[in-house]
Amino acid sequence: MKLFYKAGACSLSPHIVLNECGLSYASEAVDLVTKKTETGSDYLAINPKGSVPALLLDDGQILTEGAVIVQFLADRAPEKKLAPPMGSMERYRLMEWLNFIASDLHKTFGPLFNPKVPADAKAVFKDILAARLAAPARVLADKPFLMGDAFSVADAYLFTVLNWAPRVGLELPPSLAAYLTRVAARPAVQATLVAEGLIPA
Ligand SMILES: N[C@@H](CCC(=O)N[C@@H](CS)C(=O)NCC(=O)O)C(=O)O
Repeated sequence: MKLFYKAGACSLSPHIVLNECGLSYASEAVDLVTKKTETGSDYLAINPKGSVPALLLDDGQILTEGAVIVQFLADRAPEKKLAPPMGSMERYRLMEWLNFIASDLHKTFGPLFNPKVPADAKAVFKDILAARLAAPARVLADKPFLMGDAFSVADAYLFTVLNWAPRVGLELPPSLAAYLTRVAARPAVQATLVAEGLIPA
C-alpha cells in the first residue's frame, strides 16, 4: 500500500491509522498546488479528485475519502480494534463520528486556511466551528476517546482536525485541549508527526 499525503493535512489521519495498525506501507508527499507528487508523478492521474488522502492498494486500485480509508485500514488489522466489527451498532456509531468530523468539522476549517476568504467571513466560520465542537467536547469531558475507553479511527481524524486549531487562532474548550495532548502522546501518533516533519525527531 502507498499513502499519498501532504504534511499536516487531513491525510495525517490515515497516516496515524497506518502506524497504529502496524501495517507495512509506503508514503509519497503531494504538492497540492502543482498536483505533482514528490517523485514527479501527475497526481491528478492518480487521484482525479486532486485531494489527499489517497491510498494505492496492492492490486492497483486507488481508495479515496479519509473517513473510508481509515475504516479500510482498521479492517485490515482487526486485532488492533480501531473500529468495531462491520454491521454492529457500534460500527454505525463510529461512522456517525467520522461523518460528523468530515462534513461538519473538517470542511468548516477549510475556509480558515484560504487567504482569499475575508477576515469577517473567517470569524463566522470560527463561530460555527465553536458551536459544532460543543458535542465532542461534552463527550470527551467524560471519556478519554470518542467511542469510550479505547482509541479508534475516529480519534485519529478528530485529532487531525483539532490539531489545526492553533494554526487558525481557534481556542479549544478545555476537554478538547486535554484530548489533543492525550492523543498526541500515543507512540504511533508521535511517530507519524515525526514522519511528516511536524515535530522534531
Ligand atoms: N472529501 C475528501 C476531502 C479531502 C480534502 O479536503 N483534502 C484537502 C487537504 S485537508 C486537499 O487535498 N485539498 C486540496 C485540494 O482539494 O485541491 C476527504 O474527506 O478525504
